[in-house]
Amino acid sequence: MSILEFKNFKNLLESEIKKSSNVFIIGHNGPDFDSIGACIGLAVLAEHFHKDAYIIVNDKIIRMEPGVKKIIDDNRDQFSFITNEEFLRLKDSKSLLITTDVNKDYLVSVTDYLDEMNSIVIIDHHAEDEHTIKTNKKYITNEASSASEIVSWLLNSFRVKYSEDVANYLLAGICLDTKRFKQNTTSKTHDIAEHLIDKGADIDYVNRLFFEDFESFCRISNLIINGTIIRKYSDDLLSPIQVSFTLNRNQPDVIMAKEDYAKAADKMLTFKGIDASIVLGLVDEGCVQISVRSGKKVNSLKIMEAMSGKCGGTTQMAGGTVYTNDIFKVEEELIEKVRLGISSEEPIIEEPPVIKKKQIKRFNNK
Ligand SMILES: [Mn+2]
Repeated sequence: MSILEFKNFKNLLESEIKKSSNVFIIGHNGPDFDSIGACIGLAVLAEHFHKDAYIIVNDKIIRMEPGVKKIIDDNRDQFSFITNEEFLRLKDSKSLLITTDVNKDYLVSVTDYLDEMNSIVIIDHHAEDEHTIKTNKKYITNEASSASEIVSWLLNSFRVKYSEDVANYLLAGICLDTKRFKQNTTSKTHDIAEHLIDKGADIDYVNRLFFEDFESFCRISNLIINGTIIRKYSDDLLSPIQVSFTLNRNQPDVIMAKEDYAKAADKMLTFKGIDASIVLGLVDEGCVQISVRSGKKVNSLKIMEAMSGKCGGTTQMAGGTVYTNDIFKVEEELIEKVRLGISSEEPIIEEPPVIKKKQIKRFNNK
């Protein structure tokens, strides 16, 4: 995305907000720090243009990350968090819906009402596919680490004032999706983080959000220690690539939370020599969740896209669901499909390279 595209989008967003009667903001189901940070940032932006802003969080059924729940509960006076039912009551023919940290129709709680919306804007950093919500008003770029990073750019370039708390939530979003600046960052990510700290973000507060509880640490560590195998692959240039596969091999029918698998995949990628980590397990009867994490040599999304099931994500962080109870079969499929995510940046040379005359002369002289 060029600077021009960003400027054009900025103008479009401003006019869409100004034209609207009110603004609804929604992240993905099962909100994480990035999703909630970006939503809150956008609510600040909508209010900057004197519009009523509502953040839709319809997650009564889905287990919510305690840290995210705390942010929502701490901010009920500052921002309007609403359910799907309230959204249906409040929306009118001039309402604007902004989706952020999400672009797939099945990952938002208002899937059934998207067609009724007068205007939808998408602000996201995940790849698009055939399930991407139909709208031409979108800013989707994988050049940003996170939705929170894009929203921070927007707030800055509109010169919007925001509180220290909001700076914290945006920084938490960036920290989550970059594994605390260990991956997926550009100089722009660091610039914006510096800016958020200037605005009062407290790195200590953000760090504390990422403290894990001991029980969950034990659960995830057991899964990793007892269920991980490491396989060697080669890329086109024959440099070795190691991919870890983790699942509950002793009790494959044990159901765990989606976040546990994601955390296990995150953890596996922190070990030396692991280029990609894959964790799979049941989240429900007949429902296998897959989490893929990778460094630069492997494309997580390509692996997931080759699987038979729903998927989404970015090149370094992808996930999906396959509907079966046979987890070992899913693993077998993944072991094969990993090859599709591995390719060197150099093109494969199929014919012997043509040696130029000059070079031949030089060789002959030797
Ligand atoms: Mn995100």
